[in-house]
Amino acid sequence: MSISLPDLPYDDDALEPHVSARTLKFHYGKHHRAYVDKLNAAIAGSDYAEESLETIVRMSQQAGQTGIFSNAAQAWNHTFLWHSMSPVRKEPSAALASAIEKSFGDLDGFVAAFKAAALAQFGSGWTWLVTSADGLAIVSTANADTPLTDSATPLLTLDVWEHAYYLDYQNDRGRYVDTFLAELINWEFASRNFEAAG
Ligand code: MN3
Repeated sequence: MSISLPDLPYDDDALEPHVSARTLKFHYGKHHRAYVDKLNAAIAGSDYAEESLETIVRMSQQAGQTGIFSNAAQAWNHTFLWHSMSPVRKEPSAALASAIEKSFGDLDGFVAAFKAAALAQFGSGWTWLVTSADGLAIVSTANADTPLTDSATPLLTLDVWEHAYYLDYQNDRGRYVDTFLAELINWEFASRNFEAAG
């Protein structure tokens, strides 16, 4: 068994003008594919070869196998990213909206906190909305790191590696984050993840 590259959940021009087809062709077709290909090359014939992607992420992190972990986590993070964006505007479910109010005051409070975290992440990484017994939180992770290995459950993510926005926004990470929050964020996906987390 090898890990497959899942299809994008929309056409590669579906997020235009906010994310160009050119960006998605590189980001999905080159970057995401390369993580999957490198992972498959690394796990062939190993103890990981029959495991699920989620298991490989957790096992390789615990074992300190950073090469396998980095490619596995990036493969998982990118699939989660594609679903965190939607060409159609979505609203949070009533349950998630209420949790957002509890943790951030209101949706504007969430937006401000998410943007601040995404801008504060130095270098490559990811910004996440997660849920745990303590409620909702925003966390950033460096490079390939992922909340999948923590006790919190990820609800949605934004890739803040430069390859995610440089073709469309050059060095303006702030405008990229604003656009994600205003135009692309898939609250239906986050709401489903929130419900599944109980
Ligand atoms: Mn990326």
